Amino acid sequence: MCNMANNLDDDRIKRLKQTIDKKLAEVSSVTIVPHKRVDFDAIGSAIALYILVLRQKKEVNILIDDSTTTLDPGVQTILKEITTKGFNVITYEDYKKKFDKDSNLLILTDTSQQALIPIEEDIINKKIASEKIIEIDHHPFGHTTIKAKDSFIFSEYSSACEIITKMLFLSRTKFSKEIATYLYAGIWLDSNGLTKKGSNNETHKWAGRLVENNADIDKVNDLFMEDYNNNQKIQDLVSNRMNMFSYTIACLIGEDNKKYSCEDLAKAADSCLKYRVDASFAIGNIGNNIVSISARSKGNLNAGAIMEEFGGGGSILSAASKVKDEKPSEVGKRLLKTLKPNFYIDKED
Ligand SMILES: [Mn+2]
Repeated sequence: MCNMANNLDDDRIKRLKQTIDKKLAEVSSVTIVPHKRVDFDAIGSAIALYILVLRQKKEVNILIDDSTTTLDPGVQTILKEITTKGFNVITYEDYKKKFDKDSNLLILTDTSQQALIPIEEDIINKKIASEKIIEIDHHPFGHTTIKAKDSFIFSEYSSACEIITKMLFLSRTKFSKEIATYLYAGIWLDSNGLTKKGSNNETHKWAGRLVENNADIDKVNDLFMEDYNNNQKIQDLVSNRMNMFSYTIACLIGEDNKKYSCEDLAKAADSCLKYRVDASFAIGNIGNNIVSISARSKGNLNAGAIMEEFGGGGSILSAASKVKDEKPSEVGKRLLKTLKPNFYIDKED
């Protein structure tokens, strides 16, 4: 069921490369825009695009307007590495001052949603009108999808990094070991660690090609573990506060009187997926009488549907919700009652 090779045809990827080449010839500078709260997939694909533009001898930069401390520590490490190497990373302020002009091309990566980019809508509308915007995404259409002419929304792909990896190989573009490693990290993140529900044969094929091209898998593993290793609260949740529901669901319930951040809860839930579980939930007090639940699933359990029961939502693999005036322990008990077998999606194998 995971072989979707028919939809993953090479022509669309080739057309993407041709469009980038054609547009590059028309502009003097390029700004690459990963989504807000940039993650491994957004940054990995942005870096590979940056190199591609640089080879065409165009001025290029990556627009990131997040405050660095809010980002995943592994993503922060990548940002440090590339700025040390002289990559031009700019803020939205910089962009408006120096690059908001018609001779600048925007390439959005890992998103096509207005709501998820750090650029105001009137600027985007001008770019749409002058056809100086390319969007590359693997997420399906949404409420705020930007209607650009050069829109490459390939929702059968695991990740923006898989799209870009395939494009680099099909166009015989050479890239360094470092770029291979960043692309691998993006694929790894969005395919849920190359698991069955997050990936298909093609994903494995392109990930394999990156390994052939010296992607450093051990480094990717270190990047993913950075948040865990540096965070006492996450370690404590995973090591000491784990409850198992019906053997396959990990539920981390924070202490009633201890405060957690939503990021910590999300990372704690993420890190549980390395165990043999179907899903994981991290529940913790985030202050102001609010308890947050972060839900992660490997695909057999619908995290989004379960979080809807708690007033939140999300996708099958990743979801969250916030609950008022209940203790984490009480929310944990309610979750146990909610986790009925009907939230399991299929048991075909
Ligand atoms: Mn992505």
